[in-house]
Amino acid sequence: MFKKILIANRSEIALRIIRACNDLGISTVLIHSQADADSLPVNLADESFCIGPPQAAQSYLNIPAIINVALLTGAEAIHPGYGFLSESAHFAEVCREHKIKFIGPSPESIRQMGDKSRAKATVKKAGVPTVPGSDGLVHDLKDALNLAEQIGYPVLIKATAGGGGRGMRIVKEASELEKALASASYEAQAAFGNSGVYLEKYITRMKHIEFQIFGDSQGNVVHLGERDCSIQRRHQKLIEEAPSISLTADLRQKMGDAAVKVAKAVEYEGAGTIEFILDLDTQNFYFMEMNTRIQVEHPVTEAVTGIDLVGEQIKVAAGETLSFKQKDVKLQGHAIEFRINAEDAEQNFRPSPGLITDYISPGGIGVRLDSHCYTGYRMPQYYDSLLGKLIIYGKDRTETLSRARRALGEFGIEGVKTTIPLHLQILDDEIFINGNITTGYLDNFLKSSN
Ligand code: MV4
Repeated sequence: MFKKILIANRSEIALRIIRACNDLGISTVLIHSQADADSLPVNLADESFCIGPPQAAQSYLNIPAIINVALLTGAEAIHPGYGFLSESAHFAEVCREHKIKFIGPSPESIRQMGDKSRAKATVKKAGVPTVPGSDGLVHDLKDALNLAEQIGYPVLIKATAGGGGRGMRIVKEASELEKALASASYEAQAAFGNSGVYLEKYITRMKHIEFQIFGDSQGNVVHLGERDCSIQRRHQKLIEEAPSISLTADLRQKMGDAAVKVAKAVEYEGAGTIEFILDLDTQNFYFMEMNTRIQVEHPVTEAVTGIDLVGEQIKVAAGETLSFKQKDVKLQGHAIEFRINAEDAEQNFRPSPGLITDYISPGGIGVRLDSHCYTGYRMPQYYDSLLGKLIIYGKDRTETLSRARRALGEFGIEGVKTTIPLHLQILDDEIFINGNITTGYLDNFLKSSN
């Protein structure tokens, strides 16, 4: 096992990784920016090094500085968390060159899944359903028009370097296609330096269902059930739950098998997530994309499986065989994660950084709070506004919802605006309570509550 791990991240996920390391008796090195000098993970890590100014490009994305700290401290592995360098094939390669273990998949796996249209082709070849659409990139307007006619409008144009909604255009009729292709392509070039776009049938009434998978260096791959992440706004998830109330045991098995197939097709090692579209009008499911990192919402899976996903990432990276087989994975109870953001939901979710003058955390049975905040902590303006994650667990969805109202009610944060009031409103909404949620839910809820 590793003796020392470097954590190349910040905030609640840095803290989450420190905790996993401490549980395993591994010492921790944390790099940080000037803006995070007084953060909780910096205080709790065994060693910490300020490597640059607040701007991520000069600190959390500063590969030479991070590698230098790893070499100077003798860290044998680097955990990248999520965001920042977590899905950089280049960073994984630099780690490999320096004989430092990147805690995650190989650069080859990251590359294969990072290009979304290439990933789709790989997955299709492995026999997993994909949304009807172009084979590879769209090069020619005439071909695109013919294809769209064939599969039927509306269609969706997506950036191959994208994910998370940038460079996406919904096209309702043929007359809009040319302009939409040009603007999606332009936006993709500006955002990712890659103008490639592909085309798919647009599924209008859908759920975002993702499967947690895990692979080890011996080629074992297991899935740990699904998360329903349909409650999002502008591609930012707000609430996630496990299991999804929309899956029967049969559908769960089919989608789980498909997720394992996808992972095996790229010889995947470590924790990963296979995103699916579940078409509510047909009950068909389609592969959407794969995320080659630990995700923000991993704790809901930990709650219903009892498996420490970050601990497992570390063990698998050290060469150990997965500690569980598919038959050992049993989903029990119901978990929901509420993202507590320092944002003003009433002002179009404007970020609300600044000093947290009071911080009273909820607790008790079935309540887990993953947060790097405390009274007197200043939320910096340079990074995302995630203040913490409240993960509620109960024997069933009803108990979990009731417990969530109780815990969110206990949560007291002063000094910055948060998404807590919005969560409490959603918990009173009939549509949410009944679970009839599609990816359009949150926008509709926000419109109707104004
Ligand atoms: C889709 C889709 C419907 N049909 N693909 C959203 C982010 C990225 N992961 C892919 N996304 C979607 N892909 C097909 N073929 C619906 C979404 C989607 C969405 C699309 C437009 C506006 C808001 C959305 C919210 C969630 C998901």
